[in-house]
Amino acid sequence: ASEEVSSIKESDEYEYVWFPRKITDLDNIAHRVLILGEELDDDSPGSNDPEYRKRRKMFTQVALNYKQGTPIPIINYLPSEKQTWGKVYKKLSSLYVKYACREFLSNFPLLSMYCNYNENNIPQLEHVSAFLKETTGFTLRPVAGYLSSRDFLSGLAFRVFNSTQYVRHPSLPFYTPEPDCIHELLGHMPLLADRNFAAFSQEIGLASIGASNAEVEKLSKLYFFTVEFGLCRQEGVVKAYGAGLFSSAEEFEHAMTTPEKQREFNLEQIMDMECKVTTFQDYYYITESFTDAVQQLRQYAANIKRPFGVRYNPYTQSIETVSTT
Ligand code: NLE
Ligand code: FE2
Repeated sequence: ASEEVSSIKESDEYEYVWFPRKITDLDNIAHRVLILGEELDDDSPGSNDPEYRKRRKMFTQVALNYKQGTPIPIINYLPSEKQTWGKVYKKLSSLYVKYACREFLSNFPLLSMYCNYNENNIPQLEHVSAFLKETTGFTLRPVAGYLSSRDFLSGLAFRVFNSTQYVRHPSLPFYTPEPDCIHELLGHMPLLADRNFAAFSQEIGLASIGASNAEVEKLSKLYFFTVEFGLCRQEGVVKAYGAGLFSSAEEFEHAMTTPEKQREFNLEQIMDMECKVTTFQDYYYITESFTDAVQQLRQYAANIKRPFGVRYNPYTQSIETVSTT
């Protein structure tokens, strides 16, 4: 037996990694999060504000108790939270008109119409989830904070988007290191309502299933420099489609008005870049379209080594593995 083992070259070995097979398995990853004041110790004003920390604990509980398929609890947002939302909403709205891609601009009014997006109201995840379900089949589940890349991407394989529900600290309205519901609602939701973009998101998710840690890290970089901070060219003009730009007035304005930081999309370069969540990115990458990004992803995903193929079965809401030999 030892001879057999040693004859297997290291690069041929496949180390099995756990992954969710049924949509309800997503309940098993919900507790693996970085939580402010516990695992996530930073010196942001949020961690030093006891009232804010207490409020965040409530959101953590909602997320940890959530069970797949049940309604997402409706939050009674505080006046101070609504004020932060309003301030950010107003400032970003003026930037969207100038810099957002056309898919974002065409979906945003639908969110106002069907999910009550407006300056004075923080939309409820439950309502947005119902809207997305009808448009692209995506649904949301509340999450307490940052998930690992592997866990986050695996949700996308089921067209499930893990979304935070708390509001950023009032002292950080225009740039915050942690994703909050302003980031999710203004940044991610408009594009999750786009068919092509939804398909791209699920495809990255499926590519991550059963992949090695090194490959998952690469996929998460690809996700980061497209879904979070991506730029695209429309009618010859550079526009934004990244959620991290759509939710941060400061970084958005910076990325769009600093052409020397805009680069043509280059997969290899992106794989060597660092994903920055406490400062602006070094570069923002321009793809021609989402289809272009999908193609780049497919090219990369085709080389991921795993002894089976994966596909999503929407009837049973499960991931099926298929033999590739
Ligand atoms: N920096 C973003 C914002 O301020 O909305 C949130 C983090 C996105 C990964
Ligand atoms: Fe995000």
